[in-house]
Amino acid sequence: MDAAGLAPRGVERARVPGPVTGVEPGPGGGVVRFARSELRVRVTTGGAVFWGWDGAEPDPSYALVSGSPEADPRAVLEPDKEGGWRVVSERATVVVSRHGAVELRTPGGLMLRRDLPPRWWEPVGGGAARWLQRSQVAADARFFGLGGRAQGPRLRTGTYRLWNTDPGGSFGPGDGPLYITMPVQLVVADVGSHLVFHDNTWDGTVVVREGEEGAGSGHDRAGSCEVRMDGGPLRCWVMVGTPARVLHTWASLTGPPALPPAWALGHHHARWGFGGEQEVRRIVAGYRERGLPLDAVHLDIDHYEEHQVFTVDKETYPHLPQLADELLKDGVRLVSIVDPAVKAEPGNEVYDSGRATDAFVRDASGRTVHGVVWPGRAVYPDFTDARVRTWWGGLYKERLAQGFAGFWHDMNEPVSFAAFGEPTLPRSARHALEGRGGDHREAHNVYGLAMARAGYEGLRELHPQERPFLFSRSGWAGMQRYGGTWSGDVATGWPGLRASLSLVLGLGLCGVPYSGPDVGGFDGSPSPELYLRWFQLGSYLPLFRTHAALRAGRREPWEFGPDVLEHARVALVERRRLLPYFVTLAHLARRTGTPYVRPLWWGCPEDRALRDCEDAFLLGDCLLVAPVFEPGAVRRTVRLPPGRWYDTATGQAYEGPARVLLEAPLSRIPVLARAGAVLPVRGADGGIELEVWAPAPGRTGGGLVVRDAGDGWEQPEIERFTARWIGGRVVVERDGRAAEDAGEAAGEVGLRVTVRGIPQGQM
Ligand code: NBV
Repeated sequence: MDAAGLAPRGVERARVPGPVTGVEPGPGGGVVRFARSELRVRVTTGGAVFWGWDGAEPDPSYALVSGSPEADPRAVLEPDKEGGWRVVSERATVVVSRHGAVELRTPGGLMLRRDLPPRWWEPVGGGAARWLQRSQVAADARFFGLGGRAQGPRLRTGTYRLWNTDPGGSFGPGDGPLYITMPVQLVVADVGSHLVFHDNTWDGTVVVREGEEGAGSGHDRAGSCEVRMDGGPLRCWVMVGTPARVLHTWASLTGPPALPPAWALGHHHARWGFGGEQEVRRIVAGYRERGLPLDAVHLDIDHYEEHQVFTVDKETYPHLPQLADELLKDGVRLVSIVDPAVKAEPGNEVYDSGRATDAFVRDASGRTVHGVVWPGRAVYPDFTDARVRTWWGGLYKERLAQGFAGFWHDMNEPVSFAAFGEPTLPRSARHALEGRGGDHREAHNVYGLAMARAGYEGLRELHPQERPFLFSRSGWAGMQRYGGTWSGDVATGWPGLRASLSLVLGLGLCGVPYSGPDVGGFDGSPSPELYLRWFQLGSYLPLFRTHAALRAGRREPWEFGPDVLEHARVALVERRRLLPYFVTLAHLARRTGTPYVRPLWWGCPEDRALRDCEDAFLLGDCLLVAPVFEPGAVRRTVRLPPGRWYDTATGQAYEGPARVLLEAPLSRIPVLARAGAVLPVRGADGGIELEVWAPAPGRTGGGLVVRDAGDGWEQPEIERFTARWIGGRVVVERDGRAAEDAGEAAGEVGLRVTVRGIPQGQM
């Protein structure tokens, strides 16, 4: 198909911008003209800076939530030295040299990034130009992002492809690209942090070279990065500031993360191949009888009739809506997998209605493109067409009627087993691309994103009073608007355990805060110890889900012996106790773009040792979690950020920055609380209480609380609490009012307060 549908590139002509020839001031900057190209620079009111070559504008874009923010009228194009031009703004300065190098500088003039003049290769006979953009960063800079990467979160020297891919088996730390790639880099260096987003959906590669600082009399070698794209516009957005500010600007540009319902912040149990309603009941009863909290059960493709999406196998699931009702009485929701490919068989309702809508992807000659997936010979909805999204969104009505409360989009890279070479659609396949028209080279990476949009918008329409809950295996920049993701088919093994944290951290830094791994790994059977360590890590990640493949070993917490069961119970109970904290983090992620799970350097990116620390993370502002990644380990070292930290199990205080050795018996992984932290937890009666960790002497602390306001759209207030020492006691105040003594029932604070971390004798 590609041979017939895609013209060969043939002879290509190389091009660079050439010397500057003039400028045209415009809103937020203007256009700098070169002999063979032009560059538009636009500073926008939110602080993000856009630049685009060859006439590229911010729109159209799949990433931006509502087009380009307004230009900042204060930013103007002015002459720089040696014939160059610059745009000075509040947060960054952009300097354009007379040959088209572009420098991004801090307001103080320090260099954050230098893009060399780009290079293009244009087919002489017409067609998409390929391009290459080489950039330099400081020698000490570290790269993060590029989507969900098993190798990360720190992206070391190497080549990273931008092409969403199902690796076709379970993956480990050496594998990539995976299901979600995106041209988003967060670069952290002593001089400052910045995020750069090359807004281009085509197939590309990023070659990262970390720099090296000169030792002794040696010189520094700058870090570098090359972005190559097979077509599409050369345009980017950059954001400068602290990591928190940068992620906030990124979320304003690409959309606030969808807020999961509170139940989705609990524990989920999935499996490919439950086999039927009875087994689902048995598992739910297994949790209930053992007193283990459970919030959702996920049904995989085996509950479909002949693997056809939006159907139910009546033999194994004869009474699905009743089952859903029954489970709901126990507080357990049902989540359904949704695959995009539709069985190509007349008589299949989804196929027939899709044909009537002209919903399926066609090739260049107008014939429908077929692939092979679980239902057999299948066709693919073109989600880049608004009409098709509306049709698809309406199909969730059937799912809602079956009683499903959430949705799990799979196989949407998209996958076809039958393809030669890459297991996806042919590159020549045609897509609507919102009416502009184009082929799969441009649409591939946004297929999952556009499917998520279809599902999200459909659910909003069908159930306007409830926030949709969905998460998607594939996606792209901006996918957080519609929901989260999970880490795909991670290989069962200790390296897979490490990769699962890397994905969550990296995605969070790309603006996708809600994700988590298949606890226990997707394939095979984890040892009891590995299962337990995975369970303990998963219990501190936003999506906490046990899941496994069709013929893999069991994943219920009671299947690994009595010790594992008891330790898993502790993790589940603690997760439930922390639910108000997770709800707060979800709201804060929505309002600020800050991920729940953050690298240790989040608050002090200037600390080089922390930048290289990949085996622990911050959960919100209050907690530091140090999972165990080694078999047999019962203690581990943890690098602490500055300040006082308490081991939450022993109460022992440590002063950071430091490297400390902590006990990590099988019963728990180390979790530290920041001195001064005020965190909302669930009390024995189900209500919210405050857990306060004593500030270091002479210091104050505090925390934010956002209470769950149900599954609708109400926006609860952010409540602020401070903690301080007054007369030898820790006192908690709400929004500067109402003091409350330590360790006693609430007075005017309105909540029960427990203070921890006070040495004996001082209470
Ligand atoms: O639907 C079956 C699986 C699913 O369990 C898994 O979570 C997805 O990542 N799905 C992939 C398709 C089969 C993979 C071998």
